[in-house]
Amino acid sequence: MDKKEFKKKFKRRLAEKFAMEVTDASSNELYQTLGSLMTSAYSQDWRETWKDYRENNQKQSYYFSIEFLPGKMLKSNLLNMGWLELVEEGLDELGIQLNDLVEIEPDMALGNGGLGRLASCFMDSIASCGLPGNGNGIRYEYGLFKQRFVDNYQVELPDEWLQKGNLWEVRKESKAVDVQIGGNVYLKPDQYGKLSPVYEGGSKLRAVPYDTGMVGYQNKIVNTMRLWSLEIPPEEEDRYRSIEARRSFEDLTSVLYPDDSNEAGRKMRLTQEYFFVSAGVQSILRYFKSLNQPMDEINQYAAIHINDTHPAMCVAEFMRLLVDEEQMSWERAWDLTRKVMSYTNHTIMAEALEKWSIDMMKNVCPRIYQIIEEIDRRFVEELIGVQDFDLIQRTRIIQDGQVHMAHLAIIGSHSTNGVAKLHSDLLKSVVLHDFYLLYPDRFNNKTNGIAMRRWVQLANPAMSKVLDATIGKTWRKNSDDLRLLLNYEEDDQVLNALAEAKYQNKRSLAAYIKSHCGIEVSPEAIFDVQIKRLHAYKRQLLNLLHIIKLYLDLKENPELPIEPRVFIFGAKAAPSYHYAKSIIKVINEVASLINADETIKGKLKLVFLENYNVSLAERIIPAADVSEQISLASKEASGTSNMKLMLNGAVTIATLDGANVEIRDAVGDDNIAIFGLTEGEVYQYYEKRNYHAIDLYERDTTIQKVVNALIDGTIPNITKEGQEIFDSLIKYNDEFFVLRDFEDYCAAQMSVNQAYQDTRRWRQISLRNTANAGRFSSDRTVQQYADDIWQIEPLFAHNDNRGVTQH
Ligand code: 7GP
Repeated sequence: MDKKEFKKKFKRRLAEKFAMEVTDASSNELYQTLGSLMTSAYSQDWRETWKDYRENNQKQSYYFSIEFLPGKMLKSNLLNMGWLELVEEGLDELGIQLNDLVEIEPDMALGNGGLGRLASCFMDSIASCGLPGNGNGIRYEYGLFKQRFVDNYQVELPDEWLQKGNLWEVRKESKAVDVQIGGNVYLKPDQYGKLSPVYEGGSKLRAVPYDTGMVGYQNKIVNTMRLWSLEIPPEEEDRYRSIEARRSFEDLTSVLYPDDSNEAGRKMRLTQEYFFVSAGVQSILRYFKSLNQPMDEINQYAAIHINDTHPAMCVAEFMRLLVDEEQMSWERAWDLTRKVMSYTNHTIMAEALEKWSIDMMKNVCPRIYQIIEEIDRRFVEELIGVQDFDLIQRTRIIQDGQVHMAHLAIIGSHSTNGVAKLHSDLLKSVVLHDFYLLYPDRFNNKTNGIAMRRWVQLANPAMSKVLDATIGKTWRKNSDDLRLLLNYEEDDQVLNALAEAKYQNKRSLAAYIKSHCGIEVSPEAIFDVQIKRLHAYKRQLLNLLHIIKLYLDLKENPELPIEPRVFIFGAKAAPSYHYAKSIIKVINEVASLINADETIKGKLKLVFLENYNVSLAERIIPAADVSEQISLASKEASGTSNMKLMLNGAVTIATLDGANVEIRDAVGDDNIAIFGLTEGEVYQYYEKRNYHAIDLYERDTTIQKVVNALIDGTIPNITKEGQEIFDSLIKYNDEFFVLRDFEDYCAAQMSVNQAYQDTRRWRQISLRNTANAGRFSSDRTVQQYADDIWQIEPLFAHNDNRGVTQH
């Protein structure tokens, strides 16, 4: 399609859809029109992709995830369709700004953070690499809450993302399935003595899929992200006549992660998990059966991926369907289940390794519980006398009245991976060590990656243009070609052009900050960014303490020779995470204090941007000079904002945690500021129990001064929160070694300050970060999953008669 044709089609579609002309239409109507042109254009490829998979008996992977965080889809679909420039120019000629339409689209925020964003980067990469893979999740009525600050406190407002409809989804009523919840199940022998389950009571939930096309990058492949929505099956209508009953039914999938501090919330969450697991696995099986292939070969057609423990019940549900519905023997079913399933662990934080009480599970999905019990029984039976008794007790699925979901996922699959080298090593040596002893071959690493298309091409057009002009355009398809940039590290013209692009991005972020927070910041200052969920282990507090130190130093000596800095935070705290919300409050109060203080002459600014989400990340990241990756070593499984920021030329201040280690390897010690305890040192402290934060506090006058500022009135309005944080450090012995790493962190900050003063050197460091980011493409990551875990192949390996070209 050319521009002229686009304009014609656009005007025609607007007339058909709204009976309007461009000049009469609102941005929303224009957005709807463009979206409908796009979906009808890629639907053809979507259908053909699906048909090709079917006709080729293509093995497909299914990525089960309780979170997906795609952000906005308009521009990324335009880019992947190859329409971006043409549409941007065409609309411009019609007097429409594409960016105005982009603003209309709500962020699709069906996730919290890293886990969900990774899932969406994978969806983009799987399609872009031409791989047959799909997503499977929940269509929550509300996205992650909208964050507002009121009196500097976080307040959560509902995110009604579906209010104006969702352009990209297609409701597939014909593909609905029913999910059995609750009731009693007992086993009854049939005439041959085989036991079959008999269900009593309980209810049925109807799961209706809403499919969204995952458009590959200019390759005619369109995969599917299938999100399940909850409806009342007609035969159950009576049960939900009262308003109350109906409401509690609808609540089931209305929010992401219902509050799990109470029984009702926990039950809701377990129901959600079983709901999308059962619906997804049933639909995979139904599709497979339509292919008329022997059931024994299903592992050659489907790979089911368990993204963290939330979908771990896939193991038991798959067993249930094979054994109960397909009458397969337990042994055959178990063999197939393990071949089909694989599992990724995303955190070593103990509280996130899910466990469910037996009673709760019996209550929500009794048959699944029976099957898990049987898996557990056989697991123990097989190992008894072969393995150490204690090891069996520690690894079995059911212990102490609870079902351990990670154990189920590992025992019931053929692959368990971590998300960065260090994390995968820790899984083997510490967190899942017992399982590593049992199944050494199942463990592997898949370092995370990011969708380069979104995080450079879309987020940073200014830098993309410089890249095109310098190294050609091949990096857009093959991110390893970013390395070509290394040939220009002595080329002042290129260094300046990259710096100019950065400056432009900083200017537009400064304008955003001005209009959203009323704070004036200078694009000449260092933009120092920490963006991620608010969590104690990520140590936003460490960053804050350093800011307080700088502030106190400047108050003492306003002439202090430091480069002006703007510290930028973006973070949401889980609504029930009290401590994290106190940190937000204190950061905001420090910001109010610093930003209003003219005696420090604008050398320091602190901005906490409200409502951090994918779209905001796209604004912040291209404008960052410094990237804060300062979690306590061993705690951050990987991190992915670290990758996005380096890719966009930010210099990282980092602990040797998660993927930071691999970033250091990629750029070399001279192009990153490493500080802090190593993971080995942290574990030493655990072992010897010899960390005493109070000693540091008493010995070190700088620490004293800074920490005291939390409680001595230096910072107004934080009587409660300041004390709470002070206590976490001093009274409760600083769980995440903030004070232990403080001095080293300040030194790293100082070295960054100095490096920035040498402009040319700074620009070179920045260039080297971009140039070495190629390996962190999620195209690389999903290709590794495809080869090593899922054993799926691109469509074109069989069939290129649709002109599908190799990525
Ligand atoms: C996150 C990890 O914290 C982060 O380090 C990693 O980069 C990301 O997953 C993707 O692998 N984990 C979560 O977001 C999470 O919710 C617990 O994990 C369920």
